[in-house]
Amino acid sequence: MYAIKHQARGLVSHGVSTCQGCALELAVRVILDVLGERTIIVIPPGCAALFSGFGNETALRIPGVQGNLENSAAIAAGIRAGLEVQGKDDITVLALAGDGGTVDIGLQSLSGAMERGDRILYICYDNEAYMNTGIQGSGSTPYGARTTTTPAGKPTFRKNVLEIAVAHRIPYVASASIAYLEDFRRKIARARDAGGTAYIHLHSPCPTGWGYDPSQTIRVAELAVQTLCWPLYEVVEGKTRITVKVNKPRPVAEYLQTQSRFRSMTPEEIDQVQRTVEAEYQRLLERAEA
Ligand SMILES: Cc1ncc(C[n+]2csc(CCOP(=O)(O)OP(=O)(O)O)c2C)c(N)n1
Ligand code: SF4
Ligand SMILES: [Mg+2]
Repeated sequence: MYAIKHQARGLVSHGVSTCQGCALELAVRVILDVLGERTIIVIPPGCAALFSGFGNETALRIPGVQGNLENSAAIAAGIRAGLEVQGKDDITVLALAGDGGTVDIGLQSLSGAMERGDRILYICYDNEAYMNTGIQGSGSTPYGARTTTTPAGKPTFRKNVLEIAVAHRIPYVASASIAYLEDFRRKIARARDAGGTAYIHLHSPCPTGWGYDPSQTIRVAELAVQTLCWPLYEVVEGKTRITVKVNKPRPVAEYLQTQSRFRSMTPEEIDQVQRTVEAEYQRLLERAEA
């Protein structure tokens, strides 16, 4: 357990307009609690823009820019360049983007920043679809999930952008889960201090788009980790470490059954997911041991 350090100063206002049970809201509070007020935030369109605010109002007490879906990393890199010219090196430049704004539409600009090594912290909150515009499928939507653009269940597996980030040889890459907050907080701090581009990919359950009761957000997130659907690891200077080991994984069906978006999956499709997550976890274990 930990105390929220900045609550008295309130970097995030109370009563933001995310849906009940939204993991993103908890994530924003935790991220800014770790980073503190010496942070500039870049937010593209998406549910995170609920924190940028409307008109003259914002939910955040830090400076920020609302950009486009394509260019969060480029804007963050530009802010960093400006700070460098001014000799200000104690400020964290944070890009907080959804999966659509990261794995699809913003991937090119993210890749450019990672290749240049711009000193930015990029956090993708992954609710596994374009939620803010009506639950359209993204490159991060998992196999079998129903969205408004995949009404019979997504026929392909998700992109693994964590591994795309690793392939750019940046100093810090990590997956994170809202159900493992101490792990998440430690990763945010490490990423902030990485000295180059740092990338965190947060699994961010969405009761509205995934079809579960809002009270179950943490349980759903925890089951994703415990069924190996969302392994928790970090890659520091190329070395992989699993940060939450799952010694006795639960069957993926337990996770899939918690959400109505998977309701049309056949037993054969569920088996295919089971085999895939096991094989991917095994590869991760081997890389970590090597
Ligand atoms: C280039 C472009 N295409 C489409 C849109 C419309 N749009 C605004 S928010 C959004 C959803 C973004 O999804 P994601 O990044 O996953 O964030 P989420 O809404 O899920 O939080 C879309 C498609 C846009 N703003 N720019
Ligand atoms: S649609 Fe999902 S991600 Fe967006 S605010 Fe609602 S619960 Fe959060
Ligand atoms: Mg999304």
